[in-house]
Amino acid sequence: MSMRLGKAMGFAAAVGLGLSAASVSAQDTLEGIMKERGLTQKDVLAAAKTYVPTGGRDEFVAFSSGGQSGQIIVYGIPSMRILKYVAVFTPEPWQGYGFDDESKAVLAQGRINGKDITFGDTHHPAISETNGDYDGRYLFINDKANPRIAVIDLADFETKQIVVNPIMKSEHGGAFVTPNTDYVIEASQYAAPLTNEYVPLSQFNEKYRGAVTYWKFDNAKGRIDQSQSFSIELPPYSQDLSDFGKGPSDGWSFTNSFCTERYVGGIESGRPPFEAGCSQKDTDYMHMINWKKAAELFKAGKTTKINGHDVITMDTAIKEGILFLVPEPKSPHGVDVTPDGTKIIVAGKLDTHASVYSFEKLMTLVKNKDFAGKDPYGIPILDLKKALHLQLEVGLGPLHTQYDSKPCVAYTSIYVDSQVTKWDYCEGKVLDKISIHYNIGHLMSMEGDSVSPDGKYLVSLNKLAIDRFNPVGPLHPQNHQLIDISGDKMELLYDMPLPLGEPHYAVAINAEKLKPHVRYKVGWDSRSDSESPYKTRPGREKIERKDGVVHVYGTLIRSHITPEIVEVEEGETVSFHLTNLERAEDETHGFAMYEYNVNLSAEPGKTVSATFKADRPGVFPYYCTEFCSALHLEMQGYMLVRPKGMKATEAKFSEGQAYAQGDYDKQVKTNVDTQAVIDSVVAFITSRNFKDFPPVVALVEDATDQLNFAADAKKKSEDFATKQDWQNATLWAQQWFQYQVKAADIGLRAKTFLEQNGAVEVKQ
Ligand code: K7E
Ligand code: CUA
Repeated sequence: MSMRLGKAMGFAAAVGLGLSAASVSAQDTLEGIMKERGLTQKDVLAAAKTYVPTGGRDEFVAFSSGGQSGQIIVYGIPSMRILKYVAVFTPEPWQGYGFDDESKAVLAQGRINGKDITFGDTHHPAISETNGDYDGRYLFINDKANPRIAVIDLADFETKQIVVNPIMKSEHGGAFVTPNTDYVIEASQYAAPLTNEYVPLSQFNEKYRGAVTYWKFDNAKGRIDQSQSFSIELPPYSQDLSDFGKGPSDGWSFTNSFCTERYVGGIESGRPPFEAGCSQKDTDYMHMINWKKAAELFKAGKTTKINGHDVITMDTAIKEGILFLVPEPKSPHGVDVTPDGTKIIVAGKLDTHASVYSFEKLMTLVKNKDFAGKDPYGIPILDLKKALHLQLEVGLGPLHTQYDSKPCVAYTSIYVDSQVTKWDYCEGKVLDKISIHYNIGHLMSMEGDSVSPDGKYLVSLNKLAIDRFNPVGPLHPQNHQLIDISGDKMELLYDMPLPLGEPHYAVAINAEKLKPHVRYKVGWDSRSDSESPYKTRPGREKIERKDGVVHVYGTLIRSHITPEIVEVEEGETVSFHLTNLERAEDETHGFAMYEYNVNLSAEPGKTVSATFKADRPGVFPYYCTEFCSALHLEMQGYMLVRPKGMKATEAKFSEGQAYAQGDYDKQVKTNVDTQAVIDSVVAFITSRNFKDFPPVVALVEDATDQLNFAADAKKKSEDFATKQDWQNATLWAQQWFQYQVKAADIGLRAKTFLEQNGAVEVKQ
């Protein structure tokens, strides 16, 4: 053995073996990884409980408010992987929301007194219910800053409607739904005149008002029917969270309040601030409203019109016996009806107790007119002690309560103590406490607002993250902490940073209840949920001048935009209408153009429009923004704006390359070889039980489409070849090849899927 070789071997042994020993312990064994990363057994258990392997799905899907981002954040549980941001009150470019004409029309529904509002302070999402159980059809969310409610259809996770509250100037207690989603509730927060006029604060007690609105939801249409919606006038207390009764309490709604002191502030003139003036009394009031009877009063016309909206006045509500006040200690926040509807839990921010009210006791007091007094507006007040089932010390600053699948078990968020308290609300016992980081607001159990909560997990929606994540500047992400509640002791599993607004509340549904579409019917206007008048079929693309507007009826399909060249005259209004012709899953095309703030997203089947004035002569390239195929970069075009008065010249194209017969023959040979590969893939797929695999069936459909396009291009190229037009013959032969490549790509994906998922051979 030569010296050199011996040295080399020694080197290999020293370094190589050493390395491989290290790599076995550090990368290939659980113990090694735990040691290297400093993980405890508890950490590894938590990881195993939350990890979803590649390709796997989460058991629950959560919809979190995006706070002042005006959006909704969708994530999976237990993996806490973010799946989507649903644009609601705020323009969102990726989805084209607020950029295409169709979604601009939705945002325009949310205008207030002629003003565009391009954000929302979203707080409480609510999932539609059937018989008190989440049904996965619709989602609602409120806007605190500009009282509005949005309707999101979970068939495509898109915002369909925004309704503006006609009388409120601020709100908070929404959105919550009745057990069959007949109504969506919205309660005001900061009192203001219900009209839009100026009223000095000296008339606060007389002219400022709160209110609660019952929005009628038309379940067949999937839209709120404003003409069938009504409100009830309330005192100028700061109304807060609301909830609907269920089971025995169905027909009633409950709305908290704080600042029943009716303090109006004035720190600038030396008066104590709101925070002092609004927390003087030991109790505030829960409003208890018989909404079913209120709906009858509305139908009977016992309302007053304010800003064109039907309002049941306080006097009518008192006279008809549909409105009562129940004292609640002190500066309360959350009000949560138990899954069985027999109890209502309220927690006061400045109290250490959770108060459990008995609905039966409340009804007895109402029936016997056993009132403890009246408020300054004449509303009957029930006796706190007589209405209580029990009170329990749960911690300092209790806010919100959620329910477990186990009977009588509740979880209350404890803001000041930064804890979650698990307790028994039937017996009044604390069962467990867990610390969170830091300052919890809402909390969410799986299907926790329904009549049958699923338990299993709890998410703590924390107000502060402080030191939990890598620092990213003074503005920290929010922190959603996942807690395992399947056992007796709560176990903290995971911290998820959420870098979008302050998510106040979230709701989670069993993922199996969600069955969203993968594509639209071709030519669909997803915002109005109807066929678009601008739907364009392949081969029917056209440019039409009508009523002073240049309408471009275009299509998008891998990988070209038709038309590719659009010429208009300076000063013309241009309206692009683009239909995505794809049937394939996840083949979205985008459309962006220079200078005109044009940015569209067309999911398979969708038709979207962008209208603007071509106000200066120039050249404006446009292109697809989604990397949709190997030739995505070539998915491009030009809008040319001629100076005013200039005549349209016939387009003369200067091309980069002139082709001869040799080029044509070469391309055709490539295509014939490619076809052989495709045929072998097709043979593989059709020899297997591919029809048992829906994703493969969809891929096969897509590949078949591409092969039909290929056949069409092949025919065109052959026609040009007969005419010896080698330029066009070669270009079409290249296009034929492009379709083949797409078909082959899709076919290979299908083949891989079949191989990985145990497809078996079948007899032909
Ligand atoms: Cu922040 Cu429900 Cu609006 Cu409590 S709310 S925390
Ligand atoms: Cu379509 Cu890129």
